Amino acid sequence: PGPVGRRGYWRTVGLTESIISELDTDHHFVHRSTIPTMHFQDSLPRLPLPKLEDSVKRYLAAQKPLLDDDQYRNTERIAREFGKGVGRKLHRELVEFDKKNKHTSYISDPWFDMYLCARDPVVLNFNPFISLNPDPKEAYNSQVVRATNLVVSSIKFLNSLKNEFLRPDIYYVNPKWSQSRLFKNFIRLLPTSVSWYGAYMVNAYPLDMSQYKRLFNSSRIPKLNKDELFTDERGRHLLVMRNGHFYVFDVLDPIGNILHPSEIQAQLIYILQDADCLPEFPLCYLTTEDRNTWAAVRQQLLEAGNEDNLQKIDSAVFCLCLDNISPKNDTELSHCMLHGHGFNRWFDKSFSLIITSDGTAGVNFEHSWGDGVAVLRFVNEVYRNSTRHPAIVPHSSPPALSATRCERLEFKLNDSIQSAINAARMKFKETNEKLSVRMFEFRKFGKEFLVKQKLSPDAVFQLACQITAYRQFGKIISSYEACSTAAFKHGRTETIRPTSILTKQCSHAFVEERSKHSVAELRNMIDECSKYHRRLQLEAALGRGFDRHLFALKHLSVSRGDPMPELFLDSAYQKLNHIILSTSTLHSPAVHLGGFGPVVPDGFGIGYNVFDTWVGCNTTGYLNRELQEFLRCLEYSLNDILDVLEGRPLV
Ligand code: BUJ
Repeated sequence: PGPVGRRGYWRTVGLTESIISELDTDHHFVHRSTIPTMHFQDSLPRLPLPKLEDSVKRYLAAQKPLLDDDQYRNTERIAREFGKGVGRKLHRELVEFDKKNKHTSYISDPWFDMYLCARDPVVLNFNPFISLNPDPKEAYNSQVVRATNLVVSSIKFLNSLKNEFLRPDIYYVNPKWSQSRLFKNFIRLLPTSVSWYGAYMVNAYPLDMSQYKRLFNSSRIPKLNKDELFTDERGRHLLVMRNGHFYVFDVLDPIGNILHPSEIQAQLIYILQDADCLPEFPLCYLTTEDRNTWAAVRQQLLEAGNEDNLQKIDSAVFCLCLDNISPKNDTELSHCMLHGHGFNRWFDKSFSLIITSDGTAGVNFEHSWGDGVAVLRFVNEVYRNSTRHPAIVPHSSPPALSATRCERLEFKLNDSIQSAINAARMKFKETNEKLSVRMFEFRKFGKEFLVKQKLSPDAVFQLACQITAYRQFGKIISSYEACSTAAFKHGRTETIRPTSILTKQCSHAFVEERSKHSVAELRNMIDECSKYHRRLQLEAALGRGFDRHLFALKHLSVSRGDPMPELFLDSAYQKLNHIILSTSTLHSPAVHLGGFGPVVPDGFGIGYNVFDTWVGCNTTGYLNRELQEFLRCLEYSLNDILDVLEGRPLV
């Protein structure tokens, strides 16, 4: 029965309204928030545009450790001239533009452009992954049971979002407020134009929720020179990939009822049986191509009569990949989640839920539409919901199959498309073979110890990376830590530059002057690095970095067709943006692993977390030996830091 009929029936059997409401929530939503999902959007603060002098100052502070004195003087001159001349003009224009576009942020469009104009393949270069912990109840981890439960929870998330039942993301400085009914009821009554201020009064900070609109029913469409984002909220079907074959079936009815979980289970079992071998020309490889090549082949696909099928892929609620792989360890798991065999992923989909043969689950997501915060929230909710309120139990038998519900998409492929698929397959294989993935664990300390030492755990990890790189390469190298600016309307991310004069001095002392400094002096250096890193982190989260500001100025200059300002041609600017250490962290009880590829051929992608009692990271790189050496040196650096923190001199 539909929601009305179902509720009516429950009434006739004598259930109270509150029980009916609970039952309804359980069946169709992850929860029903008191505060509507988008309640804060109208009153979110705007991403501040830093003063140009501040950005120049911060830029130079980030450049200083990377340059020798002569190079620095030159870069300083160029930056100061920029600040007084062409930069100032561009900045004024950007301020004007920002004033006229109060509905968004100054970085939103340039950042979409950055992603959508990039021509490199999305796989490895952009799409990250987040893998989930197993269901704590062992028997729920079989492939079909896990897939069914996660699909149902994902659709409940979608329903919650569409009905504004999903709790808004709020960062509570004092988490007690997150439990307060009084607070929520008070906030709910505030008009949306001032609701943000209500939360602010108790030191709670609502986050931007605009990205969630592209979480479902969305796809990136390859186009010549600039891709497009496509969303069709009317889509009610799920896309399922198995052995390179495409299947779709409706998981929602027109009024939002979720297909009965045992029906979903039956469809998945049917698909597993039906897709027994690989197609001769697995179409998915095309989504691993560079974007212009893919755009041209997509056009051919359309012309060859595949429009309906492509439309079904693009508008599907999301993509479920039922993989034929059982990863033996975390390295294999990372390879599987980051790129897999290529034939069983549609990398353009806003996200794909991947379930391996042994029931391990993960999400690979296209990055242009949104950032880690939105995807992590989705992962957290579906993990929690699927483990606490599983839709099916193990060994439950699905109903007799109604195979008609499920459609297998057959494509018309001419010779030219077939050879494009073959070419994509070869390129994909070649690139993936070069990528190394390595896990790292350091078990001697973690967050608890560092907090007792009055140090920022994140700063200590970043400092360890700096010392490591200095030991390995004998110089300071450009580094990047991603930081969300979702506290602002249409905020995306800002860069934290973990390299500073302080980390340079400290690295130098730890590597080159091990016996020159007393333990107290070394300890003091660590303290100073930690304090400075905290400041950079706070500044970035408040939109007071320099990277996005300079990026937006450059974008403006390019879009006006102006000659490129000298600042952006400076080899030091290029070097600062050739990111060798690309890092990102997240923490959640739902997450087992996460990772992403390096952003330059000679760089490393480092997903890390400082856990309560240990430090872990998942690293990727095309230079296998260097990556291995990096992790060997990282262990050395962390041991050194521990020695100093425990009062032992470096030996
Ligand atoms: O900076 C940005 O604008 C977005 C960044 C881009 N980049 C990845 C290149 C830094 N995107 C993100 O930061 C999203 C990344 C999402 C994955 C994060 C992985 C974190 C892994 C944590 C767990 C590691 C535990 C290892 C245990 C052995």
